[in-house]
Amino acid sequence: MTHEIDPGSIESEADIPRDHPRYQDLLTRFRIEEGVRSGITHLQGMHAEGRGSAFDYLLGEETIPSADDAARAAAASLLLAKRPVISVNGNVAALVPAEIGELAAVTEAAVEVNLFHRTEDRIARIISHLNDHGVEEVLGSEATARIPGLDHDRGLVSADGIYAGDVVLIPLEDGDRAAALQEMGKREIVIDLNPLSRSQRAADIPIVDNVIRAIPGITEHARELMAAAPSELETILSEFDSEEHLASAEERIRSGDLEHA
Ligand code: PTJ
Repeated sequence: MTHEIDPGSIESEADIPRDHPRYQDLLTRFRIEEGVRSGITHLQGMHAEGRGSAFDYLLGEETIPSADDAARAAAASLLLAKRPVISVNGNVAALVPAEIGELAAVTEAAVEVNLFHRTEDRIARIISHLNDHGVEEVLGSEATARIPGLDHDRGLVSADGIYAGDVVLIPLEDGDRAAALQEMGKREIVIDLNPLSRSQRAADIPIVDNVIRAIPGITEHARELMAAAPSELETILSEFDSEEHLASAEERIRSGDLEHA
């Protein structure tokens, strides 16, 4: 069959042929467009998506082995945490709403909407979108605390969520906020397809992978590790080498095996 498809003509996810070689990219584009149409995703989210898509193309749209190790370390870290928190922005909400709920349930993490381009309207829409996808309790509508060192809007967080969290999962986070959260002593798990981003460089556990694969990947590891002893989880964490993961992701992107493209 021919794989020619006009992404602009897709009206529902069912229109995307599952055997299309760029299936994940078409699905992601469609969800982001839908997110923008429904007021969940910021227009800037489309640029972010385009950038991520280029990196993912070079990764062959697959989870590289060291990213899977990172996802396992992330699962161990969330399970060990006293107050794990998952931060959700407009892109994450559009791409993986139900998957965020599953991960939160398995790791007993709080879910907080935290936006770079903050508006009360978009926060309310994202909370209701997450509720529709089975995430019952979502923080973020009340900004009751502030991350020190950040300007007004970007520093606003929930006192019971990100502010109090010891381990925070921050997919697609900006570098300044990642640095400020680290200053507060939090352990940071970052998901970003750019291995050179400042947030990835600052992360305790960087995961260079598409959020649509990484979130279910962490959940799968967390399910497997749920009954593990804390000492086993600590060992998984201490054996994970973030520098090595970032280097192998960069190498994979630069050498670009396009077999799957
Ligand atoms: O909803 P808001 O207001 O919080 O805004 C969210 C965005 C993402 C628009 C905002 O944080 C932003 O402008 O981000 P940047 O600076 O464009 O960075 C986005 C990063 O995410 C880039 O490094 C991309 O490579 C990466 N990225 C994009 N899509 C994905 C991704 N990483 C993993 N999975 C993706 N699907």
